[in-house]
Amino acid sequence: MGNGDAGTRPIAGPGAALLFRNALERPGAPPGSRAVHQGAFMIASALRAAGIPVVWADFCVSSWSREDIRGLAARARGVNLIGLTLYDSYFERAKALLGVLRSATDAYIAVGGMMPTRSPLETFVHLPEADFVVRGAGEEIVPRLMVLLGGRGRSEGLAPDQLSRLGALEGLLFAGGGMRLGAAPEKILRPEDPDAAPLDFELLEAEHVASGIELCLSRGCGYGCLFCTSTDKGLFAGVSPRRFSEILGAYGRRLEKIFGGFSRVPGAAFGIGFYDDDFLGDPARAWRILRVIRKSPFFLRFFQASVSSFFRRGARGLALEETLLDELCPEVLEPKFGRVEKTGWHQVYLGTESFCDAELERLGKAHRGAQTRQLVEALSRRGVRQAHHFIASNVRTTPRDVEDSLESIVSLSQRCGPAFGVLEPVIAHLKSFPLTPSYEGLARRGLIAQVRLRGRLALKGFPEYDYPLVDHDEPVDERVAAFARGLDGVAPVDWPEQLARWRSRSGANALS
Ligand code: B12
Ligand code: SF4
Repeated sequence: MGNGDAGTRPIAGPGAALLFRNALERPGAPPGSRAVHQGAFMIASALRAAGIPVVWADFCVSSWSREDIRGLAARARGVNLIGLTLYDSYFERAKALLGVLRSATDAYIAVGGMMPTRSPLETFVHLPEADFVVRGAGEEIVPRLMVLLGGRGRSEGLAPDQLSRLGALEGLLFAGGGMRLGAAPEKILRPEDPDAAPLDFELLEAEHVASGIELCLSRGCGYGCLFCTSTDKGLFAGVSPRRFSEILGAYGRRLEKIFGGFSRVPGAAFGIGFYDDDFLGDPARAWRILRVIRKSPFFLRFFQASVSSFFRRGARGLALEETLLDELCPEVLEPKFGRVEKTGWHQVYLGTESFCDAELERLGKAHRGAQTRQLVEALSRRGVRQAHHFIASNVRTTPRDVEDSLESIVSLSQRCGPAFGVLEPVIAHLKSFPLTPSYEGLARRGLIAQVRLRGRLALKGFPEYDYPLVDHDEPVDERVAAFARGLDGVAPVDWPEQLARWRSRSGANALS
């Protein structure tokens, strides 16, 4: 158990919160690659800054077992709030897990994250296992909630003054003691000042940092892709380069402490990865952050960004941000100490999504194939290893679109060599989640039955809260559907072979 664990101490004062260290952990992830989920890290940091102990649950929500629960129940004594990040993708497993935790503990249960933020009422109705449904930034609300609960467990109930303080919070729904309460549930909490949010590196141990650290220091982007579930679309905000310097310093001090001296820190631990929606959302800020990394003992392991953010609009149309690209140099990208294993290593994750213009338009992406090609060449010339997100199909993908994308991938691989790569396993099918323009567009076109569901959450007599649990979008065209099925879960993909197979199977009338 790491620092900050309340362990089996009895509840004192503010109680303790149990959070999932990484609810999305890749099943079977080896020690050393056990990154802490950024949302949980931020909430835990804010709790500790408020003097509230944190206990970690260390398993993946989509594959939890009874054994995990047994291990947890002993450690969860003293905990009076369990907080879980909830995604549509694992709703059923999360619901079952919370049901078990509810009967095994006296802790209140709070859910936050993507699904509660986007669909609070549906979450509230279909997840009675949760006492609190929270929208937006958990680091803003969970510490306040803990103070308000004052160490009490669920069986004690809330006193009238606690209920009235609860009602004064924002972005929250509560059910308990036979009552339901909405505290400005129409609001989504956003960090007031990103620089003010604490990040407590004492929460990290060797196994979380041995392969470097994954941070998320900005949210949002300047785009509006039609399938995207982010509630921060068009709302970019991130920590300043000055604050980033402080964060690096704090991380460095923690590394020294964990490994017993600077010279003993493994080279890979100096790697910094950014899972931000769009690390380049503010190019001038990104450039300054890269300058900070250049002058430090750290190196940039990876960042995630939009293709369009590498370009700026000038008098002669779109031009690559050369000064930004120049900063992707060995002094920033290469480890500065020790031997670091680089197999399967990508330095830039790109939201390319498709290599075909008709598809890019359909997905609402801001870039087109011409920009992708220009960018791939510029990055490959600099030896920057890319992983392009590729959504191989959607409901309306045509055979011509498939061929366009396959041809582009093969030709880019041939021209640009190993620096160019498509992220694997490939995303074989788009998922149109409820409330996205993509989902609503399919409903308008009479194509909603193509959105294949794992199930539908429904409450008798209240159809307004029906909620589809989306599995994937099934292409209308049978040849495209077969192509997507063939790609599902495949890694590594042999792209020239995929193209040859597609052409031979499709025959002369494939592109009709
Ligand atoms: C990084 C990431 C991963 C990483 C996680 C690595 C890591 N170290 O954390 C990896 C690669 C492992 C991963 C895997 C998967 N991912 Co992923 N991932 C993301 C990504 C890009 C960022 C998540 C993140 O760190 N956000 C930053 C933090 C700060 O924000 P946050 O999580 O929203 O948390 C804040 C608030 O929401 C809130 N909050 C969060 N939790 C809680 C809890 C409580 C109690 C409260 C009150 C508040 C609260 O407070 C937090 C701090 O402000 C998101 C996209 C996104 N923008 O969220 C997709 C995303 C979460 N992933 C997604 C999916 C589908 C998956 C996979 C299932 C994909 C797959 N088919 O394999 C797998 C899961 C595998 C599994 N075993 O289950 C989807 C979920 C879609 C959905 N609606 O369900 C997303 C949204 C991407 C997308 N749009 O498709 N993923
Ligand atoms: S750029 Fe990324 S985060 Fe922004 S709207 Fe598109 S998919 Fe969503």
